[in-house]
Amino acid sequence: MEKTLLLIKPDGVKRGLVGDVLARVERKGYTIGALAMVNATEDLLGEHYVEHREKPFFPELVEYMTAGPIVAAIIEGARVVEGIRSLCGSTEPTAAAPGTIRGDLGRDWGNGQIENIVHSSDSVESAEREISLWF
Ligand code: IDP
Ligand code: MG
Repeated sequence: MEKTLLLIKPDGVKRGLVGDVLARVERKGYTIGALAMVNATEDLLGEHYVEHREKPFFPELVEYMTAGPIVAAIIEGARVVEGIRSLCGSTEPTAAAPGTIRGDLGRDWGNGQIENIVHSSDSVESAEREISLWF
């Protein structure tokens, strides 16, 4: 069975959106295979965001992702990687389509960060790699 990693980022946890996000995943019909609350370290984030590690925004991203606990979930189902990416919506919450998690629940807070509530794996290979980091 295909698996993906879904993270509810610190802004989502702080704003009390864990239930809403997980309810959307369940209503869509996918299975929650594992759940954990994790405080990310810079080392973990460097591995997780390996493609962004050298980018200028990486220090801000670390600050954002270490601002509080993260809820990590393994979600299971046929074509779940694609399905959860679609449920999350595009990266910038202002532009993300209504109906998606980022489009419905996120906004720009004017602090220069892209606070977008969730992360989801972008391919089956990324999902396998990311799941092994967080679980
Ligand atoms: P994704 O989460 O939709 O896959 P990516 O481009 O892979 O988006 O970026 C990973 C995360 O890094 C984003 O979700 C966002 O939190 C953050 N991010 C991306 N681009 C920027 C930026 O230009 N400034 C600040 N943070 C960014
Ligand atoms: Mg990405």
